[in-house]
Formats: sequence, structure tokens, C-alpha cells
Amino acid sequence: MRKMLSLLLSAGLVASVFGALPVSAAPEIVKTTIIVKSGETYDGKGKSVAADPNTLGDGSQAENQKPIFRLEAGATLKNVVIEAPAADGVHCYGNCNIQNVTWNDVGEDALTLKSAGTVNITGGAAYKAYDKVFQMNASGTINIKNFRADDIGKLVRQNGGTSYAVTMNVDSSNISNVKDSILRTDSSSTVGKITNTRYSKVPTLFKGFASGKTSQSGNTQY
Ligand code: ADA
Ligand code: CA
Ligand code: CA
Repeated sequence: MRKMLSLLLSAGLVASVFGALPVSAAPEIVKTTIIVKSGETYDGKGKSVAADPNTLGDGSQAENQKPIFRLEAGATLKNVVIEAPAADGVHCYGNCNIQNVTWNDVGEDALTLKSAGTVNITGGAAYKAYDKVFQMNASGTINIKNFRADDIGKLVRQNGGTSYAVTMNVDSSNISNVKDSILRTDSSSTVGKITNTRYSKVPTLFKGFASGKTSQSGNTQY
């Protein structure tokens, strides 16, 4: 009886110790793109996901991979960790809100604006982007706030050779180990602004902007 009791007690102790540890579950493998409908919110509540490389893409630099999430106009994606392979990340068809989403190993790119709208990125992070993090394939605005990026090619890239207008804003973020630039465009009408941001090992903040189209204040280098 005594033995039984101590066994039960120690089992309880073991269980409570493990219960207190942050156990990171294996990512949920996404086989077909998750669609978040217009005006709806997908709250991952902290879960991690990854692409099925056979159906969505292997997260290499090959074009035409499929996204893990497709957000219709006015949709919100929050509290998700995207692990490798991340395929073509997230596609936004019009306005979208991205809150506390972390890409631990960006795929071909992290997020693409596919039709005109405003992308609001608040919190979260992107790591290990061989080339681009946010890709703007349509006119509109991207607001990036309280974001962390490290080991990336570019933070925002307007699709090469396009001339529509994009407004790119980065505020209160921390950007490090950048190969190319933070914001890049080929459009003479695109505007870029970086404020209150800490950065380290960034060759240039802006690339390809026309004169008078960039502004910065309150940034510090480390
Ligand atoms: C490259 C490519 C574009 C588009 C883009 C993307 O810039 O030239 O056509 O595919 O990538 O959206 O990933
Ligand atoms: Ca691409
Ligand atoms: Ca892409």
C-alpha cells in the first residue's frame, strides 16, 4: 500500500513536471490550401503548420508553389507558426490582417498581395528568407509593425518591373542580416517609410525608389 502510494505520487510528480514544460508539437501538415473567407478570422492559437511538399510545394526558390493559407478580402490570420517547408506561404486577395504570425523558415516567399488592398502585419517574425519576405504583386499598402526579421534577402519587394503604386511602411521593428535591402521597388510612384526601427547588417534601407519617395526617422543601428 505504501509502495503503491509512493508510486502514484512519483507518477504524479513526473506528470506535473512534464506538464509544466513547453512541449513543441510537430507541425500540422497542410495538404490543401486553407482558405480564410472574406471577413473571417483563422486563429491558430499558437499551433504550427507546414506544407505537404507533394501537394503545395517544397519551399525552395521554384516559382508557382501553392500557399498554405489563402485569405480572401478582409480576412485575418493570427497566432500561427509556419515551419519548413513553407511553400508559397500566405496569399492575400485584397485587404488582410496578419497578427502574430511567425515564419521560422520562409519558403519561396512568406506572403504575397495578389489583388489590390492593404496588408497589415502586426507582431510576428520571419527568418531564413533566401530572397523575399513580403511580395507585392498588386497595388496597395503594406503596414509592418512590431515585426522581427533575420537572415533575409529583402523584407518587401514590389514585383520586378511593375509601375503601379505601393505604399510600404515599417514601424517599431527589428531587422537584421539582410542581403539586399529592407524595401525594394522598380516603380517611380511607390513610397517607402521606415520609423522607430532597429537594424543591423543591412546594406541599404531602400532600393529602386524615386527621389523624394522615401522617409525615415527614429531608427537606430546596432
Ligand atoms: C518572381 C517572379 C514573379 C512572381 C513572383 C512571386 O518575382 O518573377 O513572376 O512569380 O516571383 O510572386 O513569387
Ligand atoms: Ca518569387
Ligand atoms: Ca512567391
